[in-house]
Amino acid sequence: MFESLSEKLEEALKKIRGQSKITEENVTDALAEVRRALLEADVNLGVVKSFIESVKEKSLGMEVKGNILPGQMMIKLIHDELVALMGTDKADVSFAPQAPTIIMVAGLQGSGKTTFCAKLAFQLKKKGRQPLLVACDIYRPAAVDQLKTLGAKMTLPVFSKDDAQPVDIASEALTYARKYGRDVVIVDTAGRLTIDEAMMQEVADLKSAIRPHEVLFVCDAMTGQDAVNTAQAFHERLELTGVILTKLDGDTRGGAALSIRSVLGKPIKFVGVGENIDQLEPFHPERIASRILGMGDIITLVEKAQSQIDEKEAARLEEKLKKNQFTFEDFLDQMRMIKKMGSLRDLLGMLPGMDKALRNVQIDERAFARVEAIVLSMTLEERRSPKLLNGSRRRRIALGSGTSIQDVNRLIKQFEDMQKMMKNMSRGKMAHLMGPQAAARR
Ligand SMILES: Nc1nc2c(ncn2[C@@H]2O[C@H](COP(=O)(O)OP(=O)(O)O)[C@@H](O)[C@H]2O)c(=O)[nH]1
Ligand SMILES: [Mg+2]
Repeated sequence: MFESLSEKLEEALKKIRGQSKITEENVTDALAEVRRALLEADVNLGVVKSFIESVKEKSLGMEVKGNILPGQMMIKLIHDELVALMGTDKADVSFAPQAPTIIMVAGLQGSGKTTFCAKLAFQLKKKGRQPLLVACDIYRPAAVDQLKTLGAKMTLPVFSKDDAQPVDIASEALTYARKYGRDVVIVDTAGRLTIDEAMMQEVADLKSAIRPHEVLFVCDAMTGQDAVNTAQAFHERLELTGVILTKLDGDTRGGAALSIRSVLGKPIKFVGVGENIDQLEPFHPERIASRILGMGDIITLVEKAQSQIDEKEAARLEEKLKKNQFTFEDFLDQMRMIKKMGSLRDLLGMLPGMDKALRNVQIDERAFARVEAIVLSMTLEERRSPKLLNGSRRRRIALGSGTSIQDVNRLIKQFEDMQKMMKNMSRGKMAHLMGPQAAARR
């Protein structure tokens, strides 16, 4: 899979991988080729545009440390952006607090819905759950038989009913599940070859009737960005909770895999990698990105070097904290380190419990620049001994940094709070703040 995209990207990055200097010119050249490769792989145009912009911006501001070549860093950067594109959160089925969990599966005909329903049931059964499959594709008798055959193979019950409408079948299935203690109900639905109103209305009605906890869209990975348009149409009607990419074992160009998450804003939860019932895998964006880029060696190399740098830095700062010597200089260093590692949102998202809280919060990345300006307007002496910062010094700093005295006061207050907070933090948590690589090494 992704073979042709992979080859083209490798070609595009060959030129840059050994470069000892990253200039606007060679970045632009390499990225033009990356752009072409993504478009040929049928990645959504908007997605390609923002991807290229983001890589460009980050690569030009890139700080290279250790014995890593800028070209190698750039490849790592592209890898990380590919991962971000496909989603960094862990995606699994979310179970209802009270059984049964209801999962509705929708998508076009032939996308792999029925197969996915069976694969999911099989996986859940292995984990000790008691799934019930429900056959709501009533238009093709063969579809019901297909699900029954699959169910029989796994010795799992399949609920079906002749001469009944999907809404009634599903409602009765729920009653059945409650009565017989089936804790997950997986509802297979009918799909057409293309989007049509009757089908959409039917799945929408079904959804209102059974109120599923998960509405999963099954998407054939071979269909490129067409799949994205279809997914959007389904999302408008059904409010999807996740996406399943099927046929990733086939000759997929990559378009759907790379576009769908960022267009829909919904996670890819599983991938189908074969026709057999056990060929369903959780979606691992890093694995897919590494496969697409095919430069695992470089990525590991850069990661290793980065984690060494971060660890050293973390240890140094910690020592200072212990001795109560954490100053504005360190604060600035740390901020730069954080900035280099990615966006503030990503960073905060790594702190336990923060991820959920932040989902709907807008973070002002420009605040970083303001803080930097204020610290830079301090004299070295002031940065080292924040106690010196009396009223007149604060006024001077505000003027010098183009901020207000309130901004300066606020930052100093934050700095003091942070000093206090960090003193209370354990070594492990400190590593967490310093970045995922540092944390993972512990
Ligand atoms: N190679 C491969 N084939 C798949 C996968 N998932 C489904 N299929 C095949 O795709 C075809 C359509 O699948 P089906 O589940 O009937 O699609 P539905 O119409 O959406 O219910 C069948 O021949 C499946 O065996 C997959 O992950 N890999
Ligand atoms: Mg089917």
